Amino acid sequence: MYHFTSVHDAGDLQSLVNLALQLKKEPNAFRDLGKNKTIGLLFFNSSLRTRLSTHKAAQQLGMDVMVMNVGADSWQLEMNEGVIMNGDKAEHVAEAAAVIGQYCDIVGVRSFPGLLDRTFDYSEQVLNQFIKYTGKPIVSLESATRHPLQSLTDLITISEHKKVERPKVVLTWAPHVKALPQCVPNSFAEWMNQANVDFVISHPKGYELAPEFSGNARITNDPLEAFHGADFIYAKNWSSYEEYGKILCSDPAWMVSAEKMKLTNQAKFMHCLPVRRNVVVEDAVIDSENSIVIQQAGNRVWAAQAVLKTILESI
Ligand code: AN0
Ligand code: CP
Repeated sequence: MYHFTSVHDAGDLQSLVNLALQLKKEPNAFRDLGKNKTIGLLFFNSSLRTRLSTHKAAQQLGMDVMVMNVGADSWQLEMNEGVIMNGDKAEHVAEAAAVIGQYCDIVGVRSFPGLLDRTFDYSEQVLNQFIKYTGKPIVSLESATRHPLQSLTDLITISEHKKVERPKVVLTWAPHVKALPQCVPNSFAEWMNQANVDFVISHPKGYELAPEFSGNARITNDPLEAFHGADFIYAKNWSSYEEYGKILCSDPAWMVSAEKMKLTNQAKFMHCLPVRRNVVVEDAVIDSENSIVIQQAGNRVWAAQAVLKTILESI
C-alpha cells in the first residue's frame, strides 16, 4: 500500500481487518516503526473523529503529527492549472503540496464535495492534486466521493459484532436537514460489496448511488422491507446523485425508529457520526443496547493504525 484513497488500495480486506484487531490488542507494539517520521493531517472541512483517531493512531506508531486547517490557518489554495491567480487564492497547490511533502512522510487530506457540479466533484480534484504534487503517500480522510477509513472501521466493527458467518447488512438512507455528500454510502457500499455479507441498500426513489458504488447490492425503495431479518442497520443520509446535491425526501418514515428495529434480527445499529438525533435515528434506538455507534467510532483508531502501519512498511 502506498496511497490509501479507496477499497482498491486496501489489498486483502480480511488481512487488513485482522491487522486492525491485532493492533487493538497491542496498540503500542509498533512504536518504533514511525520513529522520526512525520504525518501531516490537512483539513479543508470540519472533523472530530477522523482528526483525533488518525492523530492517535500515528502517535501509537511513534510518528510526529502536524495538523492544519487549510484555508482557515494557511493560505487559500488554487487547485486549477494554468489560471491567472489574481483572485482570492494566494497560493497554488503545486507549491503548497510540494512544500508539505518536504515536511511530511505521509499526508492525510480531508476535502468534501461542493455538491454543485457532479462531474467536477467525482473528478476528485483536490485529492488528485495532492497525489500529483506532494510526492508522498496520500491518505484520504474523506474526499469528494469516498471515506475509506470509515468503511474499513465499519468492516472491523461488523466482524467483531456479527453472530453469523454471513450477516445481513442494511445501508438505510435517513432524512437530514442539510444536503450531505455521498462519500460514506459510496464507500460503505464499495467495501460491503467485497466483504462476506448479504448487502442491501434501502433508499427513497431518486437516491440511487452511482452504479460503480452500488454494484450488485440488492436495492429496495421501501422504508421497512430491508429491516426484516437484518443483523446490522447502518443509517446514513446522503443527497441525490441523480439530481445532484438535492434533497428530494424528508419523510420521517425513513428515520430509524424503535418500531422499525423490531422487524430486525435484534440488529446492531451503526452510524459513522456525527448524527442528528430524532431526525436520522430515534433516541430510543441510539441509546439502546443494540447501538454500537460509540464502539464503531472507537474502532477508527485501529483502522487508521492498520493503514498507517502498512504504508510505513512500504516507504
Ligand atoms: C459528513 C458526511 O456526511 O459526509 C461527514 C460524515 C463523516 N457529515 C456531515 O457533514 C454531517
Ligand atoms: N465519521 C467521521 O468521519 O467523523 P468526523 O467527520 O467527525 O471526522
